[in-house]
Amino acid sequence: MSNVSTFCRVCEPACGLIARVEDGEITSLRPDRDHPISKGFACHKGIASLDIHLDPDRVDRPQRRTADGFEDASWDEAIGDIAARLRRILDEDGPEAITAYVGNPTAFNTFVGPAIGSLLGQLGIRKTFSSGTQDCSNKFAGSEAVFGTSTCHPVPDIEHTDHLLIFGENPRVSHMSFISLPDPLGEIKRAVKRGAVVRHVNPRRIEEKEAGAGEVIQLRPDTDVYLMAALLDAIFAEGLADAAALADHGTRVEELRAFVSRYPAERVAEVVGLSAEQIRSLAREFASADRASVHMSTGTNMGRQGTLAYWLLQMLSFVTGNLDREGGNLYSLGFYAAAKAGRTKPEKHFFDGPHGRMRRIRGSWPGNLMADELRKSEPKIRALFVIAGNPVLSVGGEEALREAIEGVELVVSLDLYRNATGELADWVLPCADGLERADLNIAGLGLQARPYVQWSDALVPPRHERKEEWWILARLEQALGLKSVLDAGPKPELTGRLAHMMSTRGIDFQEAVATPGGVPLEPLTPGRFFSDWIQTDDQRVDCYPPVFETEDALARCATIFEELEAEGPEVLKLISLRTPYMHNSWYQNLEKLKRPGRLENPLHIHSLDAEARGLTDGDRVLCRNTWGEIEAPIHIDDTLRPGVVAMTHGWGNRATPGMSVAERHPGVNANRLLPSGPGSYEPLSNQAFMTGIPLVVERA
Ligand SMILES: Nc1nc2c(c(=O)[nH]1)N[C@H]1C(S)=C(S)[C@@H](COP(=O)(O)OP(=O)(O)OC[C@H]3O[C@@H](n4cnc5c(=O)[nH]c(N)nc54)[C@H](O)[C@@H]3O)O[C@H]1N2
Ligand SMILES: Nc1nc2c(c(=O)[nH]1)N[C@H]1C(S)=C(S)[C@@H](COP(=O)(O)OP(=O)(O)OC[C@H]3O[C@@H](n4cnc5c(=O)[nH]c(N)nc54)[C@H](O)[C@@H]3O)O[C@H]1N2
Ligand code: SF4
Ligand SMILES: [Mo]
Repeated sequence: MSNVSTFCRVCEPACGLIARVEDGEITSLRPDRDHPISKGFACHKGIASLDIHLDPDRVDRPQRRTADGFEDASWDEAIGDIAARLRRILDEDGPEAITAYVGNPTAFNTFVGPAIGSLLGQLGIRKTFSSGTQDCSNKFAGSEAVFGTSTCHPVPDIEHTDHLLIFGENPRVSHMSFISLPDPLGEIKRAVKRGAVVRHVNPRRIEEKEAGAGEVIQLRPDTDVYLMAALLDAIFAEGLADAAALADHGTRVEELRAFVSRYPAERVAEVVGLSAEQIRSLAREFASADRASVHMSTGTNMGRQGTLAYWLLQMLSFVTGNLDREGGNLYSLGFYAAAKAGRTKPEKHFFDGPHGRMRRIRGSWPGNLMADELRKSEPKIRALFVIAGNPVLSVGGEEALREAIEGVELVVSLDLYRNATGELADWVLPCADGLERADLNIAGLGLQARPYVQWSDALVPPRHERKEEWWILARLEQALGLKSVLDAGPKPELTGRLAHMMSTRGIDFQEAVATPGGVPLEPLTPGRFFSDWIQTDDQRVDCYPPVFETEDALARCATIFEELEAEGPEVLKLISLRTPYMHNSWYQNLEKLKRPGRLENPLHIHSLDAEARGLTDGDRVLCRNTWGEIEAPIHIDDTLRPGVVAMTHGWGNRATPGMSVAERHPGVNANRLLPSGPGSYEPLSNQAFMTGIPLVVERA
């Protein structure tokens, strides 16, 4: 028996865990109290990784579709059949007939990214999709425009800040995104305790039950960009801008100032749903704090103007002199200077395509065009790889996507489960889970509040016939006659890239491997942002990136404002609602997380909105809009701002027999109500519109 140190591979904090391994089996997982960074914090999802590891519904062998379901097959059969069919498609229609959708868990899997890049690159596949355009692609686009690199995301220095302003995030439930920090709520509470002001800008009073976690300012959904503009306008107008910071490090400051002056507090008040005085006092308080920091997350990303919001978020930090200041926002260096690696210019990525002006964002086309592309592209897409993703439930517009995927000749899903998307596949290939593979905590690179690097060996070999994704893709490469890491033998050395990255910072990879709990690195330090991390040609912060004008984003901003102004208060707006019992669409199949009250995903609605429709708790309603219709029970929830309704995504496993627990408690897919297709994503970033979606609710 032994206790082995590892870390969680489910979300960004990568919490330290201790596994007990007996006779080649993991018998328990617990938080690592001695971990230098997570110090005993882990959530129950991390601990429940063990239940996912042992779930009898896991896919354990390659599964091939038959006339009436799926049957097990050997790896040789799977690889042979897939390669032969791919070869035929390539010969007949070329690489444009092949595409891939890459899902979120690949971010927590060090070796899958290079393997996908190798296969797709060698095949010449240029059109791919990913969960990134349903999650955070606006941040890459915003960082490109303002800092000249897609990978520069200064994190709030929560430990030292006097004022923390957070837009669209849910720290207790989701453990924050684009800042890796175990126990973020504890961190926030400690800041409040030492006197920092913490404000959450959110349509929902999150953390309501948590004393000392900050105060919520309830704005109307999809209006963050106007609130931010009004805050900046007030800061400039009241002389609270840091003139020295702007003069030393900014370009096009006057243009920024002119832009935000179009959205003064009095003008935006009604649209954002706050009083002008409230907005001005927030601006004053933020700009006058000694050290103020900002952050935003998916609630703001998923609006119609996530890139502009991310721009103005950086401006709130920069204009007040809080960028690269202790207690402000700091670039997290970690084990490799990722900010340099992401250097690029926004203009490079736009082109005139089949849907008008288009761009790729870190390789991805808009997820919301996937159904259209699968159905209508020229040449017709005949093969689709889905790697650690579940687009049928995670992307907007389930019906169109189902139909489109069903029309693809060869669909291959690499997953832990035969999920709702895998159910439509020709082959489901069983993958190793996080406990069954060696890994580095690479997802946090550039985003860690307390940088450290940790390696974990696989705790146990993959059960049954499960394989790591890199192996599956490398076998396919061999079968296709391409170069493959497996050419070097069955156990290739894959860590050279990591060792090289670390060596650029003088970190010894072997030492990292040998240190249980990981090696703490230089803490967040101000002073090098403008000399070393920013990547614009003039090394200045671009306060008014030209791409926003050339790609019409500022004109759209004005139009959307007018639309919002014209909209009556009776329009309900749908937002998302993560819970601790789900992780997007996975964790749906764990019996132990299915307790009374968590067996379905009701529509949360404010009591005033329910009363206005003659509804009481538990009543069934029909929710409909231009894009779809679903039926669900309601749950009265006065933490919502009146006029806002919320529903958890990832449910809707009505036809997913490969996940028996999930199928028994299917719930409904909220994403049937999301827009999809052309016009349903932000052109600057491909980010899908997923919050503030107009909805009509009536008794079913
Ligand atoms: N309405 C609404 N929709 C949303 C969101 C929202 O807030 N509201 N959130 C969006 C966000 S932020 C995201 S990131 C996307 C997620 O979108 P996706 O990534 O498409 O979906 P997930 O539900 O995360 O599915 C991940 C799949 O990966 C599998 N998996 C887990 N670990 C591994 C592994 O190690 N290897 C392999 N091969 N497979 C693995 C799981 O079994 C699961 O089937 O959803 C988006 N969809
Ligand atoms: N338990 C659990 N943890 C998770 C996940 C999960 O599914 N379950 N998913 C993981 C993933 S992939 C991600 S990306 C992260 C996401 O982490 P978060 O970004 O924190 O995601 P959410 O919990 O959806 O929080 C978004 C918040 O934005 C608010 N909001 C909605 N619309 C708006 C708006 O227009 N403006 C503003 N200001 N706020 C708005 C919502 O009320 C909600 O509180 O969580 C990760 N952690
Ligand atoms: S917070 Fe995320 S990384 Fe930490 S234990 Fe939970 S799921 Fe794992
Ligand atoms: Mo995400």
